[in-house]
Amino acid sequence: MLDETYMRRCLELAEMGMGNVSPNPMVGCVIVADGRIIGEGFHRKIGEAHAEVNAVKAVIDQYGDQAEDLFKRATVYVSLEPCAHFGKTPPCADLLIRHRVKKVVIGNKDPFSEVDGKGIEKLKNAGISVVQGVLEDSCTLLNRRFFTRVQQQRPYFILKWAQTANGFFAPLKRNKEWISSGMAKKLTHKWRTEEDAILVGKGTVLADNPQLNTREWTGKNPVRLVIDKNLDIPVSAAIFNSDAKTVIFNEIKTEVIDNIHYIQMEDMQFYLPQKIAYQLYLMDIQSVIIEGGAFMLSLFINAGLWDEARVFHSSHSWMTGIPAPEIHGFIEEVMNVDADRLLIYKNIKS
Ligand code: AOF
Ligand code: ZN
Repeated sequence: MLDETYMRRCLELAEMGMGNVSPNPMVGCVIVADGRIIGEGFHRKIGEAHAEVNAVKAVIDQYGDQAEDLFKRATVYVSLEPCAHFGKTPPCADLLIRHRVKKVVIGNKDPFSEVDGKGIEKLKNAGISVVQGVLEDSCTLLNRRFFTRVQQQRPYFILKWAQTANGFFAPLKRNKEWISSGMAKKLTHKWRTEEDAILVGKGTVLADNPQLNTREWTGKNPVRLVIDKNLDIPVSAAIFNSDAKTVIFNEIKTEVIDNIHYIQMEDMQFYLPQKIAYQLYLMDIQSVIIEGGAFMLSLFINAGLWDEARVFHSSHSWMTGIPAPEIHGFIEEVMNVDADRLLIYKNIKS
């Protein structure tokens, strides 16, 4: 019971790193002694201190000379197994051993090959008691992007689109005509701030000239990814503005011009989603929101390369249009967003 309460606090802290730690996981840490929290920390930014380091520092900052004494009676709660390797920072398991903490309670085991149980082993070998799997499902859910990347060598894919009541695909730009307020758009921009990248096909850029930024929400702009095999998109397109980095996957050239990265690929008509997925893995992109068009979304659906789909259903019908992608998945949530219904699907096979 208490373990779960403290782990829930770890998750709250971990979440504060959202948008700043990719491709690392979000991690929170709480240190408890004598029945109270004596220090908290979370992984704030990629390349910077891990959660445990910040929590240990918080204890030392507050308790000074008494800190080492407190550690000996302390239980450390951490949402992910303490690391065992020298990465951008030294191993957290060593840190906890050095301060001789009594017990460590963990949410998830870290599947990253450099850790993968080695942190737990180090702690146990040092005589520290270790409890695993507290609120494991919630911890897994929070770091679903990280786990997908590490375990499947691909980013976590979120699909997003809007469709009419009679099943036609509707890009966001045209939402103005049929979504009564801008709430769906605001939500979409919030979602964009939460992912590393946003992907669209050439057709969407040519038809809508979207900016693919987050102007209606506070937060970072995702990297813009565009599939443009023959480089048909004109340089005047809004996706080339300076808001964010833009990556153009194409068959013509590899070149970097300021914020625009051209990446050449071979035979893009074959296994495109698989090739893009692996390329993004190599680029350290942990999550992607795919927003169009219907063809691009269907390509990823048919390849089974999707994890979540967020689909706005309008109450309005259109006379005609492009059919919306067909999706089969587990409907996890249904909610109203102004006059629209938002359905969240999960791919149970991914
Ligand atoms: C922890 N606590 O707060 C985090 C961990 O390159 P580095 O040094 O930042 O190491 C990154 C790896 O460390 C990452 O892939 C994951 O396995 C683990 N992240 N571990 O003990 C933390 N963020
Ligand atoms: Zn660490």
